Amino acid sequence: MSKTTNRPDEWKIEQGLKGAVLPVLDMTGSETKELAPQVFGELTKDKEAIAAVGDRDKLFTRERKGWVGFVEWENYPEKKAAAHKILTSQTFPPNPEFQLGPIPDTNPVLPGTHWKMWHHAVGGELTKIPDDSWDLVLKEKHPDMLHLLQFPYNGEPPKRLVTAKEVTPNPLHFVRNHGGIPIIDKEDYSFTMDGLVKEPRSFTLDDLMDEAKFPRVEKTVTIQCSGTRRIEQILKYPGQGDEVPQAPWAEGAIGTATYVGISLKKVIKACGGLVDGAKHLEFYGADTYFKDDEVMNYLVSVPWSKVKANEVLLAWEMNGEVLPRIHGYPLRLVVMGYIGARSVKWLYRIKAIKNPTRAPVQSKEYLYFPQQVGKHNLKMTDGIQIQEMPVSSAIMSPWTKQVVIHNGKIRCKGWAYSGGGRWPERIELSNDGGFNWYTVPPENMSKKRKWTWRTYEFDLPCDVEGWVEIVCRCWDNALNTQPPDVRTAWNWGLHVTSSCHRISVYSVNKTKPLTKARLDEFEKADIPFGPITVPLQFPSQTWDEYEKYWQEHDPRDAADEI
Ligand SMILES: Nc1nc2c(c(=O)[nH]1)N[C@H]1C(S)=C(S)[C@@H](COP(=O)(O)O)O[C@H]1N2
Ligand SMILES: [Mo]
Repeated sequence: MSKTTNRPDEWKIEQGLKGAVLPVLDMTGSETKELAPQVFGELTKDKEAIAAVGDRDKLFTRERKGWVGFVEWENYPEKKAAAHKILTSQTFPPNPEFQLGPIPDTNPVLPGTHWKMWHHAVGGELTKIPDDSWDLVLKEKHPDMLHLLQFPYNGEPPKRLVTAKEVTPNPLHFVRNHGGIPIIDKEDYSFTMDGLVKEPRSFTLDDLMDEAKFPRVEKTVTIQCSGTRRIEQILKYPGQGDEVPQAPWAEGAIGTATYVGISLKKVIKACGGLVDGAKHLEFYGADTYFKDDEVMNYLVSVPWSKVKANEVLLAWEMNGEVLPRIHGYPLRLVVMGYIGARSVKWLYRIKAIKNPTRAPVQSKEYLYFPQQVGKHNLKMTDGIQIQEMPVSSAIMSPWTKQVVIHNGKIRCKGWAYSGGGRWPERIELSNDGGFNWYTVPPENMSKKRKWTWRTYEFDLPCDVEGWVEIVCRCWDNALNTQPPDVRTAWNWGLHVTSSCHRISVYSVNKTKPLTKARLDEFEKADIPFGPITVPLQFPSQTWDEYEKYWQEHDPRDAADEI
């Protein structure tokens, strides 16, 4: 026998459990060829080229007194070019592959290796940001947060805490960052309003808090990231991404808080209004974002019509507390009913412009592609710019693969939300994969509000035993509902997982006399019931019972009568 040519992990590879190392098959010729996947060579660094860029501490220095971690990029093309030179004069290790392989068992789940390295490579004011940001996570967030990405920080509460309260406590509100957290002193804070406004000027927090000029607004608003429930798409098919777009969000990238601030419309009015032709407002965040070896501030825009409707707030208070640093202190935007990406944190500038911003967060990301467009033919313009989230919902309890012992009803909990100022009107649950639906009574749903989710609790009738598929769906007030399963709305950017949420639980119905007797046996023998896969430790039928059955029934095989 000759030696095997198989790899030790051959079986795994053949079963698609290690997709990243699978060769691509080229079937364009008469013979099928195997094309090896990319391999990453030695890391390189052109030290001379980097040194020639100049003193990084001077080039990328703190922009303003009292603004730790803030570098202004947008007004300085030469600064951007210097950072680009540094980033392109070296190579970085590949991203950890988890979409085509196992997700680490750690918390933080993913470290954000690239992002830390990029910050350190550019240096200057960015050097300390990864460490400072993590310190703030530990200070401001709940100890039970699930840290999907350590840096830039992306974290969500565990399922049991997502809907524990109708208004999310600040330490448990999810966080989605594209960069580090700037540490800004309130005393040194102001933002500028410029571009196509009649009288450009800047505002301090005291200016905004002057109630004689700006009426105070208090609003309870749900912010949802368009990556919510992305893990369901990842587990179906891998898609686009480096570590940030890929953050494997579950159902917790959504949170509800009561914000206090003022309507942005009034601030524009205080600048004499817009100049003719201005149709959009561009918002600048003080954090630094990296995209394709370029550095920039976090920029997005929102149409004027949205601002004019008083649906865009400048907020400094969250749930009765000063806005936490991780959520944008001293001042953030809250755009009601739009994806979270538009609610800019650490706001330092607003610019009135003619067209939607061309900044990458708006033009290259948060795009909803058609299913047949993926890696090789993807054009930015193929994607719908995600703005209002469609209606969606989720089951927070029980969890998929869980065994549930019940008295004919399975206790379910979760949330439902719809973007654009629509609200959950009806929530339904199915125990049979979505054929038959039970309506959650309105009294089991939290308060109906224009800009928030509704949490729910419901005892779902379930007679049958064994694996059952529990499904949740919501109808909003415009009678929109959710696609039936994740495959129907899978997309390359892994955004907007709004399909019906499906979980499989193993139903054990104690109202059935046999089941009750069996569970009593487990209890008497002091044997835990789970896991479900372990063989029964005592017989479920005696040999006497077995013999009796065959005496009373036809034999196994039909008689072959001649
Ligand atoms: N300056 C800045 N603002 C930002 C982001 C960011 O990375 N930088 N992330 C956005 C995204 S994608 C979301 S979903 C929300 C999340 O808000 P939260 O972290 O307060 O929950 O913030 C938005 N505002
Ligand atoms: Mo987001």
